[in-house]
Amino acid sequence: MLRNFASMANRRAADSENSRLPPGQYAARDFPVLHVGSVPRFDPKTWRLNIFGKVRRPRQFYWEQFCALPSKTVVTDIHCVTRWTKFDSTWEGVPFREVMRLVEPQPEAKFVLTYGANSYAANVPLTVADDEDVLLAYKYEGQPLEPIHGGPMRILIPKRYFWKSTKWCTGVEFASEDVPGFWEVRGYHNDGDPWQEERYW
Ligand SMILES: Nc1nc2c(c(=O)[nH]1)N[C@H]1C(S)=C(S)[C@@H](COP(=O)(O)O)O[C@H]1N2
Ligand SMILES: [Mo]
Repeated sequence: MLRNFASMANRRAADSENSRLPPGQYAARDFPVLHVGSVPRFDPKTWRLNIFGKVRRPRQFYWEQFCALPSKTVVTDIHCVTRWTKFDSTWEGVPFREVMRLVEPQPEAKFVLTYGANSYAANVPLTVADDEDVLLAYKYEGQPLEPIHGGPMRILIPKRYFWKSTKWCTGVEFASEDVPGFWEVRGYHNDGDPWQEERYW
């Protein structure tokens, strides 16, 4: 009897994970590391974050100023185009919507381009970035984000494949035109929605 309950509970857990798995993905238990180039050194004295483009109030933040901004915690699944999905990862950072409140995008701002180390860039429509679960993330599982995962700060856009989540982010541009990023010009899909399986084109 007890064993039956245990296996039913296991199966229910497995079913709920399966329904959270986008097409063609598998559940990874570890947290793979993927990037081009080498991990940049972080110096809190020289680190800057620039928010610019089609905004009324462009802003530049020093590390301490950035850390003083309102933050929130997001628990979410992340999906990599190389087919691993990680369930229930916990992130903390500045909500993208807080950034929008600070810089006041102009009406012609329709896209968001994020810039990271080694000339990395990724693009999303503003309607995708303007979501409650999009963060400028600096903590992972309650700890400062590790350099290999994009620390001190990376973008988190859970509803797109993980390549849209720029590591070591130091620039966020609001743009009137779409500009394909590092992987988008190399054949990855421009939108990258895991539920539509928009991997490559
Ligand atoms: N700056 C930068 N950000 C990046 C990348 C990169 O090469 N450079 N790779 C992207 C890709 S393809 C993936 S899958 C994720 C991997 O993040 P992780 O190493 O924390 O798993 O980071 C994304 N962000
Ligand atoms: Mo990736």
